[in-house]
Amino acid sequence: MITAPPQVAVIMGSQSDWQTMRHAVDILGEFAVPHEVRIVSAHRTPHRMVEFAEGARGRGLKVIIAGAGGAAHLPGMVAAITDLPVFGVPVESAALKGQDSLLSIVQMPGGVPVGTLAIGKPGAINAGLLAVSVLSLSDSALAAKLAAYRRRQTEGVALEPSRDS
Ligand code: RP5
Repeated sequence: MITAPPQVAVIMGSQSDWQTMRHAVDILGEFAVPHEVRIVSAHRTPHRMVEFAEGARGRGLKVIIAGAGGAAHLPGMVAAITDLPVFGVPVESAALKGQDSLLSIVQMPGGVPVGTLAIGKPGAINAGLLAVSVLSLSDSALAAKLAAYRRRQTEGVALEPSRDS
């Protein structure tokens, strides 16, 4: 079986981030975007992180989604090494509910961008959708799928709330 080379990488600092980051992976699967999923920790596997980021563009990756919690340095450090688009997902931490993750990711110095998403599941979903959106700029079939997804979403919103729930 020939599998397409990954266009998007979803990386996360720890196994414990999976329950959040799987929502980004689900979106990529739904849109049939070739992707890879890796644990890459800025603190526990710094050499793996450098190797990953240095090789990302050369391996044909186009977008990187990086999730981390607490002292969430992974997205910023990856963005420091590669100039591919990096979307950062702040994972909700036990101690500070992800406020620490959010602030660690969002406050990048000018010149080294990380597109920072919301804390937790909505952020992971939207990181997946943003990756799809970036790829759709040069893929009209993907653009049509994304438009259909958004249309279905709009059509799924009732005009009036149900009084039963
Ligand atoms: C970060 O530390 C990870 O991204 C994770 O969100 C957090 C806690 O990691 P574990 O102690 O659960 O492995 O590096």
